[in-house]
Amino acid sequence: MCETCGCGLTNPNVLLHEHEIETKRVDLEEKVLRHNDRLAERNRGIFEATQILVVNLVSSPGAGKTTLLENTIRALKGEMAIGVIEGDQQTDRDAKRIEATGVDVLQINTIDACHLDAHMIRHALDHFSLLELDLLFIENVGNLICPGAFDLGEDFRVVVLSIPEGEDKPLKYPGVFIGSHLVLVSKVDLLRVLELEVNQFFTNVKKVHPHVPCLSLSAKTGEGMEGWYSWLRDKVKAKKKNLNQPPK
Ligand SMILES: Nc1nc2c(ncn2[C@@H]2O[C@H](COP(=O)(O)OP(=O)(O)O)[C@@H](O)[C@H]2O)c(=O)[nH]1
Ligand SMILES: [Mg+2]
Repeated sequence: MCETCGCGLTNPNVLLHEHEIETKRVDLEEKVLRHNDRLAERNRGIFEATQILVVNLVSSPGAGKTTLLENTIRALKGEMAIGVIEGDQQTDRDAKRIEATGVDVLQINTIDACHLDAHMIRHALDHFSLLELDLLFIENVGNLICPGAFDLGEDFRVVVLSIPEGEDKPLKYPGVFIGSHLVLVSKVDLLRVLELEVNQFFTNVKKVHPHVPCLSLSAKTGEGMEGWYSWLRDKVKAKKKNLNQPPK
């Protein structure tokens, strides 16, 4: 349960009427989010000054974020300097997987929180030689709800939606898709086994966020990965020239 974003708030006072509880919850959420937004702006300033492209990967647990990162790093590390911030409730398992690719990585364990926030990212930055980085990935905690509410100061929020999750997830959890700049439909190697069509996923993404670009790929077979690499190359280049559009 998360106490910082309010999603895990239990009844704070049994004597309060329901509408009073709701008011307190909204006040706390607004205060936390306003504070986070200020810190996110500071992070954005750091990323502007250092010209690092920052990509925040968001998905349900198990959608394939770490596998995607492992393959992406192996493909691109010869042409750009990459760093990774890993977010998980517990363990450094993902950090160890990324470390094996040879790039700099820092694991954040959120313990009680179901998302990363801008304050955590600011502290994590102290671990990296920022002037040497071109691209910083943030793998957010696996969760399709709370990470969508927290700006980290990133350039782009990329949602990874995997085929086994089913094509209805954008309709059920629209917030995170509405706030995204790219949607990757992952594990397309499983389409045939599950008797699904990738267009069903695209259609539902477009219903909640009509203009967001979508790519489909499989980190396992390599299908579609070139499109993702090209997207990253273009954005890293644009960041160096200050050409990326402001994200929000
Ligand atoms: N079939 C298939 N499995 C994948 C693919 N990418 C990841 N997986 C598997 O999905 C599981 C979760 O992957 P992981 O990268 O840890 O997901 P994360 O929790 O989002 O970081 C692992 O068993 C991976 O081997 C893919 O493209 N195709
Ligand atoms: Mg992971």
